[in-house]
Formats: sequence, C-alpha cells, structure tokens
Amino acid sequence: MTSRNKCLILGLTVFLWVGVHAQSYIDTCRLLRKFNLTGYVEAENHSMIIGGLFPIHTRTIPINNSDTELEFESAMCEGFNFRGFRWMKTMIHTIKEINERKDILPNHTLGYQIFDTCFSVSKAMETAMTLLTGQEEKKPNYRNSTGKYLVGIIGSGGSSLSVTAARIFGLYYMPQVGYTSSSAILSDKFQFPSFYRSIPSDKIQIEAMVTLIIHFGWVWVGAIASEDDYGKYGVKSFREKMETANLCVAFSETIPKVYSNERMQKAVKAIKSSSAKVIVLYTSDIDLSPFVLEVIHHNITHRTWIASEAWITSALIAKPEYFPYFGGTIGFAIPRSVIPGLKEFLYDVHPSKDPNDVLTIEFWQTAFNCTWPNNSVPYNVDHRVNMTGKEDRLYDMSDQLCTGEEKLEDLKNTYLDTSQLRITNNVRQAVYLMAHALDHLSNCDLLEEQRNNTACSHIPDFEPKELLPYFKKLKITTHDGAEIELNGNGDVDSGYYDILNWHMGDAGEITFVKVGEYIFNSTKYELVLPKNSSLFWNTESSRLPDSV
Ligand code: TCR
Repeated sequence: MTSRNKCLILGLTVFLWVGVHAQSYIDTCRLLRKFNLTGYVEAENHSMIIGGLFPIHTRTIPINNSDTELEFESAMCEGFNFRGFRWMKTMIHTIKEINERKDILPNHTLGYQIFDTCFSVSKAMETAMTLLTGQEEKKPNYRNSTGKYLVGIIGSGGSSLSVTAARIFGLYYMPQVGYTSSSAILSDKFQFPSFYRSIPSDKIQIEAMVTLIIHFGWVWVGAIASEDDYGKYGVKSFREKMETANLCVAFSETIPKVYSNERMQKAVKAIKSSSAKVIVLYTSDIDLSPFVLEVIHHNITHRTWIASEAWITSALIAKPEYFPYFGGTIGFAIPRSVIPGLKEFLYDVHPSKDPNDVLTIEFWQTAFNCTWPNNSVPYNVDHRVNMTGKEDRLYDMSDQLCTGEEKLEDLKNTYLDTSQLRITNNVRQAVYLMAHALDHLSNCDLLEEQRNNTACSHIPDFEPKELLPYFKKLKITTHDGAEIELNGNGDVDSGYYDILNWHMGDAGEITFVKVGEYIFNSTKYELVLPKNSSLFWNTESSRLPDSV
C-alpha cells in the first residue's frame, strides 16, 4: 500500500473519531510521521502516570514541503508561551506536593508524562494518541511508553484542543480533567463521557455578561469571537441569551485563526461602521493579539470592550501602550489564588541542570535573548505573520551567547509573575481532582447509590473507566479553603468570577481593579457591583458609555 493510501485510510478512521474537529487531511497524515514531540516525563519509582497536555508553544510552523516529505516528521512549533510553561510547571509542582502528602494516596506515588500541544488541534490529537498507545502500539494498552499505567490526563488547554483529545480519550473512557477548556459543549456527556474540568462552563460566564449588560442599561452590543470552539460556542450562546433578554447584537464577527487580511478587515469594518460602542470580545489572548494591532492601526478608540476571562489579565494584551484603545475594559476573571511554594519552584529552573531539557533551554534563550552554547533545541524562532500578511520574524536566535549567570530576578516575565494565579490555580485543582478520585478508588470510597453495581478496583492494575465513578459528585477543599464539587456533567457549578476593570496605574502600567463579583451556584446567581466601585470608562466624557 502506498503511504498516500495509508494516510487516507488512517485519515478516514481518525476523521470519524474526531468528526468535524479534524482540521484537515494533512493533520491526520501527521499521525503517521515520526513523532516530534517535546515535554517532560517522570515515571521511575511510580506505579501510575498522569498525562498532561499544555500549550508551551503558540503555533505549529506551517509546512510548505512537497507531499513526499510530509511522511517524515510532524510539525515543529514556535512562539514560546511563558504562561503555558508556568501551567506545566504547576502540574509538576502539584504532583510533587501530593506525593509528599500522607493523606492522599498514602501508599502510592504519581508520575507524569507531559507533552506540548503547541496550541494546535493537530498536536493535541497526536499527543493524545501518543499517550494512549505508547507510540508503538496501534491500540491502547493503558500502559504508556514509560511502561507504567496511564490513569488519566490533565488538559489539553483551550476548548478546541480538549474537544479533539476528549473524542479520542472518550473512546477508551480515559478520565481527562481540563483546567482551561470552558466551552459549554464539553458538558455533553454523550459526546465527552470521560471529560471533567476545574473551570466553570462558559454557560455561566455568558449569563454573567448579559447580566452585566442589563445592569449598565446597554441594549445594542457588538460581538467578536475567536475562530474556535471557545469563541464560536461562546458567541452563539451570547446571541441566544441576548435575544431572550430582548437585547440586540449589533454585529457578530470572527477573528481568523490563520492570518487573513481580508477577514480581519471585515471585522474591523463591522466595528467602525456600527454605532455600537460596547463590544464583547470572546477569544483567547493568543488569537486576540493580531486583532489588537488592527484596532490600533485603525485608531479605533472610545469603545468599551467586555472581556472574556481568557484575556482579561493577559500580559499579551494589557500593555500600557494599548491603554488608549483598551483602557476601561471590563470583564470576568477566575478567582485569584496564592499557591504556597510555587514561586520558589518556578525560580528553580536553569538550563545547565539537564542538557536534554530543550524546553528549559528555549525558555532561557527566549527570556534572556541569548543562545545557550552547544544546545540541541530543535527550534527557537518565532516568525509570526504580521499585519500585512507577510512573515514577521519576532524572534530569532541571538548572536549573544548565554553565560548561565543571567538572573531570573532581573526578568519581568509572565512565567515568573505569580501575582495573578488564576488558570494556574485551575491546573493545580485539576491535578487534585484526579488525585482525590484515585484516592477514593484506592479506598473503594463509592457513593451510596453506586455500591450495588460497582466493584472495587485496585491500584495500579485497573482500567481507566473504573476511575469514572469516583469523579461523580467529587468534592474537594482547596488549600485556600474553597470547595470544588463536580456536578453530573463533570462541571463545577458553584463559585464566583471577579469582575475586573482596566485602570491606569501610577507608573503608567495597566492595573486590573476588582469592581465586583458574579456569584453563582446551581440554583441562583448574583451580580455584585457595589455603587461605590471606581469604574474607569474609555469615553470622551469618562462617563458610563451609551451602547449606541
Ligand atoms: N477557556 C478558553 C481558553 C482560555 C485561556 C484562558 C487561555 C480560557 N482562559 C486564560 C489562556 C489564558 C478559558 C477555551 O478555549 O476554552
């Protein structure tokens, strides 16, 4: 059989698996290529492994090669993502902490195998397959490439990536706990039978947005979404909720995933030609940044942006030079937390510790703009397409050699900024949910109603699906006293969002001022916006904007 036919057959099979979420024929072909994945593994001396999927890069590098070359390697990645690197480190930190505790899984320790998804659907699929099959096998044997039992997955980042991975993991009922995949579609247990999450569903955030809009008396609001499961489902339910509340959506546009000047201009035109002055932006920060440049280029000011939680505190967007355009942004954020010991753990990173740790070397090179001598980093470039659609080298290997004496303390870097631990705390809670489920399994701690029809399982030789009953109504208390409880759909449905408003700080930086909260549980919700909260509005009069 020719490799092209093989590709087609595998492609068709995988296409059936991942349905509409398979990006293209090329993506499925990548599964046949030699794996070219980066990540971390620690398996020795542990009986069980938890898989982890994190966006440590922001893009795969588009392949222009001829068809024959396509067989050899999977895509390489670029655009080092300091935030994703911090999330990944937090998973390792949490696992280490759990292994030291005597009250959770006292007789067992957890190992991990973590991969970079490069913020791309194709890599999410590839890494999911790699975790399940241990690379060599055609079907899962629940022992991954480390020879250890794979008992669950943390990840895989954004909703589109989790949807893709969950369709594969769901086939084998492999438990997966998402830390930042918030799309409402993932609550559907028919489609995603083994997906759970530590982040609330966007269903709640959408309700919160419409409640906020009603609160301020706005009636005519524009909407812009990213072109993925997060943005598309987000704006879809936003439109529905607005309609139910008898409010109007002035326009609804998407930001293209792959730069298209034409489509970008369409979105810009919609904003410029509409009388709507309040606009919801439902997108992750990575997808939003090219759009922000357009807004600035077209000098679009005096708009009030309603931020979704994915970009409200993002260092990529909250830059002082963007304040004239985005000052006054208001939106929702996952509650902040302080994680004991994390800061020290994050600082404990140095490329000289392990010459094979290519991600740390790349981190160092990117952070200090130097080149680590004799390194084997497979890639360390960042040629993002710029506003004119041309390639724009944002980062290239520096001529300056790193000395190893560079000081992390001197860096002002997202990776080390522990002042806004929000999704980072969700990563921690996702690992804890998994560990507590395993702990309950080890004690056969079943709910009353499950006792008659569920057998007790034994660590480590149980099948992944035997862990699922222990996620039902799973309830844990976090280090800062919060309670997290999963409902029947694997969602958390009580908690709160902070409502943040962008102000200018004394040193000209953007500050995220908490102006209220949106408190919710399964039966009711409440928008708390005290009258005396100091709100900053980006209007000529600095007063509350009219929506038209
Ligand atoms: N859910 C988004 C991704 C996302 C995110 C974030 C990315 C959320 N919050 C914060 C970076 C930083 C919320 C999704 O795709 O589901």
